[in-house]
Amino acid sequence: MLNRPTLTQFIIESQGHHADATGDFTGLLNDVATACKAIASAVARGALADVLGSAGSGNIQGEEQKKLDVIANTTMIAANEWRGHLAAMASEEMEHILPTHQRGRYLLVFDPLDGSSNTDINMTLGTIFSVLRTPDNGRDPVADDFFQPGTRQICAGYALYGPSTMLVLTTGQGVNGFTLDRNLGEFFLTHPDMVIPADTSEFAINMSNERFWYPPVQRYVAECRAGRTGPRGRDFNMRWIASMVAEVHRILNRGGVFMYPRDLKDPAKPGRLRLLYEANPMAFIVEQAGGMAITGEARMLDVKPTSLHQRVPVILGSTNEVQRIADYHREAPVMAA
Ligand code: AFP
Repeated sequence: MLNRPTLTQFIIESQGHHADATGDFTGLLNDVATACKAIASAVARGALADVLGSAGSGNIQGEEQKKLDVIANTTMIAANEWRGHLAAMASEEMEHILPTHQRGRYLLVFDPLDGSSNTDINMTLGTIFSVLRTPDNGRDPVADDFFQPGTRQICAGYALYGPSTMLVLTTGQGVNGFTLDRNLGEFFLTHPDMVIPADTSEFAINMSNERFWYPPVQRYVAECRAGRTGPRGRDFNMRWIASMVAEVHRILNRGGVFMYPRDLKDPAKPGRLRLLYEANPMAFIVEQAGGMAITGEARMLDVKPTSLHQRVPVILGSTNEVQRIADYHREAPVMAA
C-alpha cells in the first residue's frame, strides 16, 4: 500500500507545481478529507451509533433532515471553521452562509450528505464539495461572493461512502480517485487520471417523472428504450441509485449518462438538483474527466448563480450521448421555462 501516494502527498506534490503556493490550499483539502473520514465512520457504524432516522427537523429546501445530514454538516463545519483557510462556507443544509473566524483565501461549498434518502437502508451516500476563491474586496463575506460560475471553481470533489470509502478530486488538472484504508486512516491514490468513455449504452434517470419531462429528454429516453429495434439500433441499460455521487462515480468508472432534467412536476422549480452544491462540482469533475455537463441548453459551468440554493436541470456524462441530448434540445421548439 505504501508504494502508492497518500492524498496528502499527492496534494503537496501537485501544489509544488504552483510557484505561489503557500500550503493554505493543501491544508484546506486535508481538513475536508478529515471531515469525510469522520462522516464515513459515522455512516459505517449506522444503527450501532444510533445515527439513522430522522433528525425531526427540516432544511431550507423544505426537506426532512436525517440525523446523518445534521452530523455530516456539523462535522464539515467543525473540521474547517477555525483552521484559517476559509472566509465562509455554504451548505445545502444551511439557509445562510457561515462566515468563519478568520478571513481566509477560500470559500467552501458543500452538500454534506448526498442521497440521504439512502441512509436508513444502508445504501451508498456521499459528500460533495467545491472550493472558490474569496473575492479580493476586503469586506466581510456575503452570499454574493459565492455566486461565481462553475468555471471559477479551483477544486471540486466528492467522498463516496460505499463498500469502500473513496475521495475523488479535481483541481483542474484531471481527476484522481483515492481509497480510504480504514486500518491506516489514510486515503491512497488508487484511481489515477480517471477518464469517462465518450460512448455508452447506459443511462440513469428517475423514470417515475417521465410524464413531466420536456420533449427533448422524452425523445432521448424513448429512443434508448426502443433499443435495437429503434432509431439507435442497439440496446441500452438503465440504473437509478438516487444518490448523485454514486451515479457520477459509476459514470467516471465505466461511462454513462445521468439526467435530472427540468420537468413540469413543480413549475416553481427548474430542476431538482442544486447548482452550487451538486451540479457545479460534478460538472467540473465530469469535464475534467473528458465528459460533458449541461442544463439542456447551456454548459453547466457557464451558468451564473443568482441564489445560494438555486436549482438547475442536470444532464452529464459520456460526451457523445450528452452532445446528442444537447442537439435534441437545440432542435426542439422553444419551451417555456
Ligand atoms: P437527497 O440528498 O436530498 O436525498 O437528494 C439526493 C439527490 O439530490 C441526488 O443525489 C439524487 O440523484 C436525487 O436527489 C434523487 O432524487 P429522486 O428521489 O427524485 O429520485
